[in-house]
Amino acid sequence: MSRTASHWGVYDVDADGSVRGMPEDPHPSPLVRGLPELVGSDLRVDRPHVREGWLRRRTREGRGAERFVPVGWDTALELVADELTRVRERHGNEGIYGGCYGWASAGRLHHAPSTLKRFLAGFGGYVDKVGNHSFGAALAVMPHVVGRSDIPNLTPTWPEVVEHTELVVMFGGAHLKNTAVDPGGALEHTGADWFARAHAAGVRFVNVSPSREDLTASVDPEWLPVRPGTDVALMLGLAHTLLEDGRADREFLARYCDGWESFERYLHGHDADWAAGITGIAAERIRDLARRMAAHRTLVTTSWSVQRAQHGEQPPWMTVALAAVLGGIGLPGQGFGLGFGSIRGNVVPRTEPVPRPTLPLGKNPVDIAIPVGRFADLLLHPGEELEYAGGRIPLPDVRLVYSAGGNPFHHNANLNRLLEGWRRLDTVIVHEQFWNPPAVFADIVLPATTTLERNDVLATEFAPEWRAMYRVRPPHAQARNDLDVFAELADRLGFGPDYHEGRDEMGWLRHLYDVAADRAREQGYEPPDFDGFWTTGRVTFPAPASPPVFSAFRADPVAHPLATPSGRIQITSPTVAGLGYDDQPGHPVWHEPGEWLGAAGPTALHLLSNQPAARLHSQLDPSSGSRATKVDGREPLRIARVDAEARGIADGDTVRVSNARGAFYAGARVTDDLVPGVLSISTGAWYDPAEPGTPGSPDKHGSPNVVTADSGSSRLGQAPVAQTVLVEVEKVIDAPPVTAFAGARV
Ligand SMILES: Nc1nc2c(c(=O)[nH]1)N[C@H]1C(S)=C(S)[C@@H](COP(=O)(O)OP(=O)(O)OC[C@H]3O[C@@H](n4cnc5c(=O)[nH]c(N)nc54)[C@H](O)[C@@H]3O)O[C@H]1N2
Ligand SMILES: Nc1nc2c(c(=O)[nH]1)N[C@H]1C(S)=C(S)[C@@H](COP(=O)(O)OP(=O)(O)OC[C@H]3O[C@@H](n4cnc5c(=O)[nH]c(N)nc54)[C@H](O)[C@@H]3O)O[C@H]1N2
Ligand SMILES: [Mo]
Repeated sequence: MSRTASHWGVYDVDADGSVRGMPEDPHPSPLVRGLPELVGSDLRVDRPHVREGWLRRRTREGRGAERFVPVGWDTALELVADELTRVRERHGNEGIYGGCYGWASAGRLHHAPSTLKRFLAGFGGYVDKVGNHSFGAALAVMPHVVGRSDIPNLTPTWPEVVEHTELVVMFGGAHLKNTAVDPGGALEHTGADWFARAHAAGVRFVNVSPSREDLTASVDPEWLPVRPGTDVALMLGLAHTLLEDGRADREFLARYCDGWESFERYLHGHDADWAAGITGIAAERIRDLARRMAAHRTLVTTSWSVQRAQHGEQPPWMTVALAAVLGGIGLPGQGFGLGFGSIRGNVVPRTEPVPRPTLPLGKNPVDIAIPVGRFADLLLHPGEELEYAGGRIPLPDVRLVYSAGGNPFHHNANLNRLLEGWRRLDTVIVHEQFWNPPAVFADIVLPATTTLERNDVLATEFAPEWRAMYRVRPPHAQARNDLDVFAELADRLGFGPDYHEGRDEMGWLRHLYDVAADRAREQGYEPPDFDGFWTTGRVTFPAPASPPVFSAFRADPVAHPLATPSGRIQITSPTVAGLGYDDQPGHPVWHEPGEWLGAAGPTALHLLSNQPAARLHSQLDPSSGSRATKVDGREPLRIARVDAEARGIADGDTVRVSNARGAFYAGARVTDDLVPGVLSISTGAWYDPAEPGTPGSPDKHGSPNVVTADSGSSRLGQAPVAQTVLVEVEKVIDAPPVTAFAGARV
């Protein structure tokens, strides 16, 4: 029973701590070594802790800077129960924010945000979140365009590409590292093999990105070095060329689309020459690409990063419009994809959904959800309203944040503004495994177990399989399962039986399994009983492969209409136009971003922040694999050679990146693979302010979110805009040393 699982793979941990990837995984991720390495380290939270000022005098000042006092579990749970009760009495359940965002760990029972939400729902409710950091803008707009919000499922799959596609044009590329993970668990790592098969089949790839590295060299891709934030302009130039050449698929547009005419009028002003001036790509290259796209079976994909930007609703919408002009939507391996390769699961063969064992969240009696990209506004502007998707959300007076399984100092942008709001809170309670930024910036820290210390069941959204995750070691020190902590708190607060229903860990696993297995049996599957599952450790469902996305619609748009007002693809959406937002005319449009190279001062650069190769967001940052990537202990910042030379920066130098919102230090990596004017840093270095008590203090470690904006993609989506940011960069020689991994401040 040595088998466990993570978002980055299923693996075995032996008694001596050595790690093996699953034998059936062709290329296990090196990330599997991270957690076994850290699980017994000094960075673990070993027992409950309370910030000294909060414990003695309930102060707000000192959060993030003060030392912590270790307390017993009994004291800690009493403090938590009393404080929740106080806030509920004084401010109502609207005073509690529980919309905790975060990837937490794999495993359906011990999924930390689920255990938290179930608890707070039972306590009378909490302010929740809406949308996500991954593809929030696409999530807001796609229902209006194609009638669907299941963004990951809208992408043609690898087998279709290998068999049917001739040309894949990838806006934002499809970096292999991103396919190492899946929310819930990457079962196998086959991305490199699929690229190889496609290459062998003669499929050509175009990487439209500011970074050459966004598409693996193994497929010999063509690189179109585009300026960040200008993909819509490029797509307009491509569509215009198709129109100009008489290569637009008029039949497709007439039969399957609605609202083409007003968009066509808009398109007339936006030809390849115009696009060249904005994107930095020569008009002839744009025209040449458009002609090749028309001449071949083409798939257009746009990575999620491209829409994590101001007016981020436009790139996915324009992607659909461009694919519609080409006319391939609904044919295998053609049309469009959003996030092809942004994670593993959505591009391997998809199947019809199979029920999954998951912990029920219960019903939240509070009916307020704040867009994830606007979290700081919730803290800073109580009593005001936020415009969102045609409505207005009242911002309640939140006094307490309860968080488990997420890192607000990773996922939120504009950290100095977040901290301004954070300081207004009466109380912050977190469950954490490690002394990382969420723990350091809390008032009460309760030590949580890791996947290695509990039994669980893996069931991902994308693969019809369940896997047993066995406990491979006892809990570290006094760490407890999130579920057990909430069960005891619920007991103390008088709703224990509603929360735990009298079940312990194995009781819950058996129950969740039985419920899901019964539903699977109704669908005709034959899963074994729980004991059979727990003995073999896996159930595989022979689910039928899904047909190509939109293929039924293509075959008969009347019998299989889309869930849009016209039943067809809305090139123009009357609903979006009807919102009356001046920046949303109802069809895809190019907007000049507030921050981009086209409107930058002479020394400003565009900062991109991508997903880290050596960790998952901030998880595993202290592991040797992640540390090995750092430059003098700081996160590497890629900078184009010309930009480095102009500033006297050499490879390996420490640099300071700054704008009006904040500053961070990083280690320079000089490269020839970036568009000049662009910087790139991975997210996830543990936020490490030089003077944690001082507002605006620079981060020593390399967190891009000190300089990113939290303004919201638009009033339609209010989604995160991490990619829309200009900065200055300079060489420094006296940067303060990194202390992110110093551990408990007790
Ligand atoms: N600048 C910039 N910012 C970004 C992005 C970007 O592209 N650029 N990307 C955004 C995206 S797409 C995302 S999804 C977010 C990700 O942001 P998050 O999901 O918040 O990041 P993680 O580091 O995965 O945070 C998970 C936290 O949960 C803790 N944890 C893990 N397992 C457990 C558990 O079992 N119990 C408890 N109690 N805690 C646990 C970990 O220690 C960690 O602190 O970041 C966003 N932020
Ligand atoms: N190893 C690993 N894999 C991960 C994660 C992780 O933490 N670690 N996180 C996972 C998560 S939560 C998510 S949501 C996905 C995210 O998947 P994505 O959002 O697709 O991934 P990113 O790495 O953020 O960005 C991909 C590339 O987009 C390019 N890019 C940025 N802005 C622009 C632009 O304006 N135009 C163009 N054309 N390109 C641009 C950047 O060069 C960047 O390298 O990744 C997942 N995969
Ligand atoms: Mo994400």
